[in-house]
This record gives sequence, structure tokens and C-alpha cells, in this order.
Amino acid sequence: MNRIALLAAACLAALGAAAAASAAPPTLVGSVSDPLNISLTQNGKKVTHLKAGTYTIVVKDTASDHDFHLTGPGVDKTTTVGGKGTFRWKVTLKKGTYTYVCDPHASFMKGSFTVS
Ligand SMILES: [Cu+2]
Repeated sequence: MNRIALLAAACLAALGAAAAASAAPPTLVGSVSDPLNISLTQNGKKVTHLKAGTYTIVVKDTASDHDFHLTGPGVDKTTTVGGKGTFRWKVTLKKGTYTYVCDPHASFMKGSFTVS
């Protein structure tokens, strides 16, 4: 392949990746577990800032004494304290600050991120 063909192939690959990304909303992983862990990650990294838009949040609640409760502009979703399971939430995040907590231990099991 000559140089131009290689460039064209690279561009097509990039377009394909962009199309795949726009087809499915980005996925975040929320997790709450014993003893006192709560987190929200994207690709394994703690979420601190996101762009506004639609996201899929996969929440893994493996504890029967904690919940995962996400609140912020237009969003108020929670698992139950006594329940366990993996849940998929489709959420639209808007500009502002979002907070996730475990309600019974909200003073220390908590995190937040901003959206712009
Ligand atoms: Cu808790």
C-alpha cells in the first residue's frame, strides 16, 4: 500500500470507531460492595468529570447492607439497601454536579462528579 492508501485506511478506521461510539452510549460502572466500598468508574478510572449526554450506567450492588443512589440534575436513581444485583440504567446527564451515595452511610460512602 502506498502512503495515501494507508492514510485513507486510517481515516476510514477512525470514522468506523467514531460511528461505533455514537451508536452506543458510553458505559459507566457503579459499584457498591462490602465492607464499605462505593465507586463510579469509566474504563477502570474513577469518574470525576463527564460531558453532558446519554450514558449507560451498569450498577453492581453486591451488598445487602448498602445501596447505590445517584442524584443530580434530572436524575434520581437508586438500588435498594437490602437488595443485590446488577442493574442497567440509561441516564441523561446535564450540566451540573452529580452525587452518588450509600444512603445508610452517606457521610462517608459517597462520591461526586461534574458534567459540562
Ligand atoms: Cu452503606
